[in-house]
Amino acid sequence: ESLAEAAEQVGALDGEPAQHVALEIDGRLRTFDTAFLRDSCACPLCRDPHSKQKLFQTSDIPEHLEGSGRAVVDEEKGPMVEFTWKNDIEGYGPEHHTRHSIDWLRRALTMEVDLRGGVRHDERVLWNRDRITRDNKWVDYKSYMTQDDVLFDALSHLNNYGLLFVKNVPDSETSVVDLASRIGTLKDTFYGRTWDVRSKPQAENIAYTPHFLGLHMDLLYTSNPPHLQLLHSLRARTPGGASFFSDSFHAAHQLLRHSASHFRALATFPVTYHYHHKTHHYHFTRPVLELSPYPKYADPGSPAIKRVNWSPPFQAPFESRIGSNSSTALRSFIAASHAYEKVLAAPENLFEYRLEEGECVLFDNRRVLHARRAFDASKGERWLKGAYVDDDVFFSRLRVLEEGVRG
Ligand code: AKG
Repeated sequence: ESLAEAAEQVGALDGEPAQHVALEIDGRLRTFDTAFLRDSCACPLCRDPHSKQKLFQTSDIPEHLEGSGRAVVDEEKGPMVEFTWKNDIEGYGPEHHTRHSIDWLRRALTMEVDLRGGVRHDERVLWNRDRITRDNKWVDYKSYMTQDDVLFDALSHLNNYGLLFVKNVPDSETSVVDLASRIGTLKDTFYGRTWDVRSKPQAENIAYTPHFLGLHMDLLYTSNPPHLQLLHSLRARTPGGASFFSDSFHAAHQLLRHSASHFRALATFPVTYHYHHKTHHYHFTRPVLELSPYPKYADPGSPAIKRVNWSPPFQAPFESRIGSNSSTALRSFIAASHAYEKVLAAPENLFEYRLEEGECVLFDNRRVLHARRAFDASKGERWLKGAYVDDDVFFSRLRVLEEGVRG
């Protein structure tokens, strides 16, 4: 591309050095703080080329840093903006410049602060039954296991919708390990690296009974609950036992539209979860709605929900002060949780599907609630094999796949 074409994509360049620069990108004027552009410099003097780790500190940047940009064309990277610094970090000479591609500049102002790279939460699709019925995705086991572009597509869908189904999964106890390992290291918990969901007498967990199991998330009684959950159906030889799912983010948005005070109650009231059985005693307290610690930087118009925590079967008694008669918080919480449950479990928000043998569901355990209809254990076998994958592992894989697929 010629310099003129590059300059056409980025206007308002070649100004006097200043603390802010205004760049016109794709016809829109964007203002950047030059300290932000300087801090992101990826030249070999600023970032070690092998480890990509920073060779200066943000605290080294002079408070009154000024810079200006001009359009250049990099032989490999195409059109870029090169910034020259008037009063650069000590030790960097006048020959030091910072180059950012137009694509980087375009993305820099739209990505979420905490998840740069290929992972964009602004592409999240909130769903009700109609939407997920229309958009639901199935992927073939073999393609998922062997083709990176199929895997990227599948995991992007999983990231955007929180739900994905795999078919033609081999009838083997290790298939769920293979499916999870394609993403990365499995999360080991006291349930084991993989675990079996089948009905048994004197079960330590309601999941291991034939009873109805309401909408919930797993392991909220731990400090870092698993991000992904996989459930592979090995045996489905008894009627009933259908799975159903609900998008807790969609429901939280609906709740906010309906009642800001309910939303606030769920975002502030502490709910304790526990698991206490024989040699295990886990205990953790968190609000139902966790809001972003950086609301100012969130997408405009979004309530900036970072996480939802909802797992009624695993709730512990509330913190002791909550029970005192001077506290009205518990009553507000009960009213808010009633309203939230109503939205979560509304038939128009539920996606129900009975897993057949050879099928596996993958879902975002921090967003999509899962549940199971009761079944009759006397009529035949029902057996799911489960595994978990942590958020860091999943997002890392997604970013690396994105780099490979999109370049
Ligand atoms: C769990 O193990 O957390 C479950 O919810 C089991 C789901 C099922 O039996 O379908």
